[in-house]
Amino acid sequence: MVFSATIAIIGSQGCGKSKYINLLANTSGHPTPNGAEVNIRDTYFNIREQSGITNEDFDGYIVMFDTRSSASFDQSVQTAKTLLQQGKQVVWCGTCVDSQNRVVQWNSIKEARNTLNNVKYYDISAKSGYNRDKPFIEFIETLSNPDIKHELKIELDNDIMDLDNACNMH
Ligand SMILES: Nc1nc2c(ncn2[C@@H]2O[C@H](COP(=O)(O)OP(=O)(O)O)[C@@H](O)[C@H]2O)c(=O)[nH]1
Ligand SMILES: [Mg+2]
Repeated sequence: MVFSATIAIIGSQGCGKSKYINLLANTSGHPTPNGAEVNIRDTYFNIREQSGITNEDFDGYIVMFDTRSSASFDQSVQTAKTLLQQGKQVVWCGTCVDSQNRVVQWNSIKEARNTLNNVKYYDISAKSGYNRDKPFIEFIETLSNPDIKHELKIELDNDIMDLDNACNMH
C-alpha cells in the first residue's frame, strides 16, 4: 500500500451513488455497511456514501449527479461549491451516461465548471463501468507523494477528459 484515503461520495437521492460503490466493491475490494473498501493502483480507499455534507472530514469528495436530472445537477453544483469553499479536494462526476435519457449537456457542465475553480470532472457509468477508476486516480494524483504523482500525471494527461474536445464528441 502506498497510501490510504477516506473518500465521501455525495449526491442527491437516486443519483447512482450506491450502484457506483457496488461496482467498485465488486471489481476492486469489498462492501462495508455504508460504502466500500477498495484498492486501486495499490492505494487503499475507504469510501462512504453520504446524502449531503456533514461535519465529518474526508480526504476527498466525489460530488455526483445523475446526467438524466437537472435537479440533481443543480444540487451537485451547490455541494461542490460549498466543499471547494472549505478547501476540500473534490472530483465532480455525472453518472448514468450509458443512458439515452441524458438531459445535462456538456455546455452546462462546462459553464458551471467555470464557477467551480475548474474542478476535475468525469462522465461515468456504474452500469458500463465507463471511467470507473478515474476519480480515484485523480485523488492519487492530488493526495499522494510526488513520485507517484509524476507517474500518474502522465497517465491522466493522456486520457483525462478534455472538455473542449468532449463537447465536440457529444
Ligand atoms: N443506466 C444506469 N442506471 C444507473 C446507474 N447508476 C445507478 N443507476 C440506477 O439508478 C437508480 C438509483 O441508483 P442508486 O445507486 O441506488 O442511487 P443512490 O440513491 O444515489 O445510492 C437505480 O435504479 C440504479 O440501478 C448507471 O450508471 N446507469
Ligand atoms: Mg444509496
